[in-house]
Amino acid sequence: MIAMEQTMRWYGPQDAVKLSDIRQAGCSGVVTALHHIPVGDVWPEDEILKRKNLIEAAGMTWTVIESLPVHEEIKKQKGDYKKWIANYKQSIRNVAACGLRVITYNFMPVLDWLRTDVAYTLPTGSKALYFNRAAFVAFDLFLLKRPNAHTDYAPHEVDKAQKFFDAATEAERKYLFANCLLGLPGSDESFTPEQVLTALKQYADIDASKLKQHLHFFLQEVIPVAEAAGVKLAIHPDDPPYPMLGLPRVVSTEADAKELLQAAPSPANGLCFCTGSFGARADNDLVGMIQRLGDHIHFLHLRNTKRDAEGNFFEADHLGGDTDMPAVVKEILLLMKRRQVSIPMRPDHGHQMLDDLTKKTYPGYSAIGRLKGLAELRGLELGISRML
Ligand code: DNO
Repeated sequence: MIAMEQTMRWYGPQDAVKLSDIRQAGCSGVVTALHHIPVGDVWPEDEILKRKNLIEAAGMTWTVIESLPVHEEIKKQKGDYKKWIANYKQSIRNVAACGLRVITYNFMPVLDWLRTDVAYTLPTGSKALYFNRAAFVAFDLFLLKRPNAHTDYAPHEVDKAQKFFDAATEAERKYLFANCLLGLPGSDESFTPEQVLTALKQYADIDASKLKQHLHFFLQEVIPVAEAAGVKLAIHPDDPPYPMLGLPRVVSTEADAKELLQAAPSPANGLCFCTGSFGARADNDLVGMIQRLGDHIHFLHLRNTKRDAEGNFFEADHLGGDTDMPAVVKEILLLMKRRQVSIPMRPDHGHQMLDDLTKKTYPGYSAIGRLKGLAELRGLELGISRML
């Protein structure tokens, strides 16, 4: 059986998790980006090669770029969006010239992922990423004070959020505000509610169908360039997979994925199949999606979430949670056999545990928690492959 290529994300030389840690975890590949290059600017070949050489000197390969970010003006089709698209094309050509083959990106307006607590203590004492719906609604209504936000929520949700907010201390409110904005580019800075509201307001006239048109336009521009260069693009789904803060989100379901693939038909137009993001919705049939969309899956994020009826979820153990990971891994093995390719995977997120708890790492990206997830997934894959 063909096995998945095991990789881990690395945030670059300043990451507390070192390349040697990733190598010791058993990875042959690294997933990273040139985080120091401003969003929209062309990635120069020499910078790409410098990073590639660092990874190769540590005995691994730079398997996937995550992310080559899409400038906000491309999502809004405003301002200099044509220039940003031209730059994106040039970056694709440059990464191809350096021998890289897969690029992950997303098309979420303003914010990338969103959690209300990045250090939620589990019964074991490990810490996990957590999305608490009442806390999120409280953030929206009482901290951000988004105009008309209450119309997005049922009265019982507003009540719950009010109770949550009333019971929170000043420090807890500050913590909530900061956590909710960690997925904003430049999240090391602190944002004021006004700054966030200004960014949201720019999407006032962009609904889901318009955002889809902008995504499709972008794909029709860049996919031919990627195809010619021998690069595959892999879009990351929305996280969480539904509209938030009045912003549309258009990569949340199987139907969304099919639409964007059809908008620019090409093997280069593909998906980063994130079981955590798609899996945070009960109506996404992950195994069926792998069967139906498998030809376009170029990268895998394997993680698991545990949902409840109120819309809360936390990041569970990789083999725990609501996603039937053995069924997913089996389907991936069958897919790779059919396509005769190894698809790169990374254990997405991980709990903070043991020595992770005293280190400052990127939320979700501690070394030991991900090592545990990877080891479990690797064992699962080998066990299943022996039975197929
Ligand atoms: C979160 C990540 C995302 C992902 C981007 C891809 O942990 O999975 O931030 O990298 O959405 O562009």
